[in-house]
Amino acid sequence: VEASIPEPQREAWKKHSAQGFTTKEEFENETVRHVETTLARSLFNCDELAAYSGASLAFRDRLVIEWNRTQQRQTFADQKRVYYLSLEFLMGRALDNAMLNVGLKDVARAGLKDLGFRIEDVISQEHDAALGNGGLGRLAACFLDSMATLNYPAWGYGLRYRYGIFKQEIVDGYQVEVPDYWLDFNPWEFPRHDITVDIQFYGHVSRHQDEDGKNIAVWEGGEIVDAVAFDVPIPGYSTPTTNNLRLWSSKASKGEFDFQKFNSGDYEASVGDQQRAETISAVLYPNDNLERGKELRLKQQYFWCAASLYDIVRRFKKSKKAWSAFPDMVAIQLNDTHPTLAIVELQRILVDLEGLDWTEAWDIVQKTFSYANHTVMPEALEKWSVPVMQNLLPRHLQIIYEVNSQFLHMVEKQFPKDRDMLRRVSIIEESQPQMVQMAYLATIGSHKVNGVAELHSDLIKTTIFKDFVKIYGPDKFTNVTNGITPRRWLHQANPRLSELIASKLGGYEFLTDLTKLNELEHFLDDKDFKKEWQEIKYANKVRLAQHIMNTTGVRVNPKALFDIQVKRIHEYKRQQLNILGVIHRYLTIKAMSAEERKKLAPRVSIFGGKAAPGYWMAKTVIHLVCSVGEVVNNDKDVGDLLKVIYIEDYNVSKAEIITPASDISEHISTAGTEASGTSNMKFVLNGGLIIGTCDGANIEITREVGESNIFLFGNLAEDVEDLRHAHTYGNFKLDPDLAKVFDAIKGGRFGDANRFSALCNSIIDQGDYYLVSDDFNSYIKTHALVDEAYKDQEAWLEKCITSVSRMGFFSSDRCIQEYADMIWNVEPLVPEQRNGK
Ligand code: GFP
Ligand code: GFP
Repeated sequence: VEASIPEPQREAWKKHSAQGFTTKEEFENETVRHVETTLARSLFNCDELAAYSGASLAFRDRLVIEWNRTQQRQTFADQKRVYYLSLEFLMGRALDNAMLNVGLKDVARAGLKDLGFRIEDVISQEHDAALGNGGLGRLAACFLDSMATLNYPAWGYGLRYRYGIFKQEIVDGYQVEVPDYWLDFNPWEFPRHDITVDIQFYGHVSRHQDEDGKNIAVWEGGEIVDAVAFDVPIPGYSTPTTNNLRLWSSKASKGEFDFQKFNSGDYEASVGDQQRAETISAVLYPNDNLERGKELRLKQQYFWCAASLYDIVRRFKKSKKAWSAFPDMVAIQLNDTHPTLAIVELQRILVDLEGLDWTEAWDIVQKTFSYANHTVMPEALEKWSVPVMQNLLPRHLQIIYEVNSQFLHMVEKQFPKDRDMLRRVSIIEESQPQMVQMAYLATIGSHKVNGVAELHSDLIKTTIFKDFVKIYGPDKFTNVTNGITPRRWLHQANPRLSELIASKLGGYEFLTDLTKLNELEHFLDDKDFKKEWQEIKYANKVRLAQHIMNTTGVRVNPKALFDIQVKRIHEYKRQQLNILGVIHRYLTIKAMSAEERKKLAPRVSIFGGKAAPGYWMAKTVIHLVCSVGEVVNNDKDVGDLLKVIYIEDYNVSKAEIITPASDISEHISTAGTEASGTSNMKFVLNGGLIIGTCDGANIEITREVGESNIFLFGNLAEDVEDLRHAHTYGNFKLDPDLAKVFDAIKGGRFGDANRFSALCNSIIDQGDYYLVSDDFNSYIKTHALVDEAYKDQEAWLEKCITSVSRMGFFSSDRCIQEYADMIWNVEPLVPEQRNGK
């Protein structure tokens, strides 16, 4: 690797090389310097935001120094790297995470205090980086943390949306979307204007003969947009390894800027082109698990895949290795089908630009890619219309046809008698218009396909990929159960609990080996330990109660049982089941005698999450929750026995306050619909119990913590199809308790009933697709068990501690280890530890 500074001058360079702070003195020095110079402020106008900025820049300096060293080390090591392609990275806040991962939070706390600030106030100035919708994007963020912590040479590639997921406001009980402009001041990204890639769209394909007389495809014409790299350092915990997340931003290409228009005085039109180019990375699409096939979305996908592939291929070519070595140096992981075009793009680069023959190229492609599936719901599976693709990416469509044709020939040979098989597995769906089925393309172009929890990985093999299992054999399909990073979701979100655990286990080793939590079971008889545990839970509930008071004006009793459901709002996740259950509880309380009421544990039902702007039913669910809250919270007769809260604008930093405060949380999807779920893991790790269906990772959580430590209810995945069939053919009977709930709604108890009629009807007379009625009775009964169990606080606490001690399996470190060993075949690159880390 060549260095740009010649040998004789390198000594001077090294002498002045940046070091970053380690002591409190140095931290204060750097912070003040940044406030005074980088921000041009002074002690006369340094508010909390400026203090946040100064402290962040001080930490950023440290990160970027390690980032440089890490990249250098990885370049010299010349070994395989992982590239994680995800359209979403739900990172949340960076400063707290950086402080904890480099081990200097105490230094910063003391330093900020000297300078006149409270660290909590400073941290809370940061705007969440919300480049994702929910579970899928947060999983990507947890994976980045684990890959860095385990010292894997790994890069994330994504899009730098100018607007992340919208901000949610609740106005008169309705969701209102407000754009989230998060880039005002973002010290965590480095623009790299020197790394700009030309991305082509539209145009046409012609055939040319090259010098050797070989027939090659040339993609010509159309338009060019620039992709500019922005780098975000990803610090590992307790290791100097600092990996990179490269996000692409779109910009009009200089060559494209229309000087003709400009010179002829049509300045507006030329700026219009500029804006059109910038639209590509302008917004994150909100996800309602309904594939909508908007051209701009396809543009985003290609833009990001092509820029990333260009970068990966450029890096590989620096090594001057033969193309056949590509899969030994590069593993590309597709997070869902969104990056599937990367498969086609690599084939295009190898065949059209590098001149490899088709078969050799395709072999490299298949060895390089792997694909993780996150849903089996048919309406969520990505498809692109052939005419749209033909117009936008004409050469890619040709390549897809060729891949499909070769694949179908192979299948035909293997199953000559099964003609219908060819129709079923074809990448091109014969509909009007024809559609490209991205999940099939991703499967055919990858060497491994995985689901994200055991049940889900079994389901993909028996449903959407059933035929592909016959074709490729079962080994191509595997399972990697999701995980979460204990750094953010325990250490950062629940510092006191983390500290208590460390005091018992003799240090923080559990943060890098979560199975160590096992040893907590030895302390189940330790009275002081249990008392402190309980105090911490209470303090966390007080903190959430304060947040609720500040944001909604409703006072909740922190001694009540906190029952929480926070996640995207979707019918399959069944927030409607939850709120209908809450209404049932309300009606029950109203009918209770004073004696009976005394025996009931007070409850706070807490909801949070965003509905996709176009998803009317989800928005109605939010409105129902708010309307019920309005009535219940103002019913003096009920008082503390029940409160219903909607927390506005749920995001990562709010999750850090909410998760540690739960007594019970709800993971109640219709069995077979939630691929894994990851908040279930976060809640249990923070000492809360869960009520859930036999779905996704709930099943494995049960296996780990034991059946007596979880509240399971409802129908099983294997029965869902029969139940739906029965509904359709006239065997639907509304649950009688649920019928009473609907009567109350229809009677106007929670305001104008018309506003809820579509929601009620979807259950009563439109087939109840999500089996709300079928599961209602079991749900209500199980909540009664929760009430009973909560009365015995001693036993409840024991369940919580036992569960936490058994959560080791759900670390994203375990998960990344499995990807690395089974799918990527990549080794860590462990750096020498320096002082201070
Ligand atoms: C380039 C350089 C590396 C350097 C990184 C980061 O890497 O030496 O460490 O940039 O600045 F070659 P590639 O992106 O080309 O791999
Ligand atoms: C999706 C699935 C979840 C799964 C995550 C991560 O989440 O079951 O846990 O991906 O694999 F639905 P959402 O993005 O839909 O929340």
